[in-house]
Amino acid sequence: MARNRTMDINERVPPGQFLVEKWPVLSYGPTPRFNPATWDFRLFGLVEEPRRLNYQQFRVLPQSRLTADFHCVTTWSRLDNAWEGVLAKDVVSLIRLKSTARYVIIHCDGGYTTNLSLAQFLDDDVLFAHRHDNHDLEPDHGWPLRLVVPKLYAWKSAKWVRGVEFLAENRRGFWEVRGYHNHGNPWKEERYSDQEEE
Ligand SMILES: Nc1nc2c(c(=O)[nH]1)N[C@H]1C(S)=C(S)[C@@H](COP(=O)(O)O)O[C@H]1N2
Ligand SMILES: [Mo]
Repeated sequence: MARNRTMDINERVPPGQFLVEKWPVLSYGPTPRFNPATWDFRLFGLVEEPRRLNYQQFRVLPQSRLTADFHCVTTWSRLDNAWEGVLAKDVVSLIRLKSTARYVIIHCDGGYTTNLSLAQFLDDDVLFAHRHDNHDLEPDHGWPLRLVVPKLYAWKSAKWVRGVEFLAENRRGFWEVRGYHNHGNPWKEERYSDQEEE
């Protein structure tokens, strides 16, 4: 974004991070195969009515673009990623949440999960992306759909997303139960669960 471009580069790199130009792939486990005939996207848990969209239905949702920095907890950061897709808040506008919903857990092909507070998930810059820097996502980077959560470490930017579950209590995801921090704010270096105070 224009505001970011005029900022000093150093101010955009969180503590303990270094910059990369190329975009690394970081996946636990294999890249799943995408079949548009069977792919679906589910909104479930604390919602008035669960919703399931097929690939066609997801692709016609209103599109947004944003440019954001990407910070992996293994210490690489990549600046100015141009993402295109559907804002999380536009996805949530398709359903009615129950008043008890306060957290989400993102579900992916292959069983990967990650958790966010509902407020973080509904932030203006959280997007389900299918394009990056003017190209369709490569399979290894999450095609056909990944979440992008620019304000948190990139393990929260789940690849191969297939659904969102709405919860009353915070439930830890794949890396969050394996020693990564429940929040993961790179500016506070919230890397590991043993740093958690609550
Ligand atoms: N489904 C899934 N999503 C995932 C991961 C994963 O292993 N599986 N890795 C996470 C981690 S640790 C990072 S740093 C980013 C890396 O995204 P990239 O491979 O597109 O760079 O994806 C995140 N999303
Ligand atoms: Mo990561």
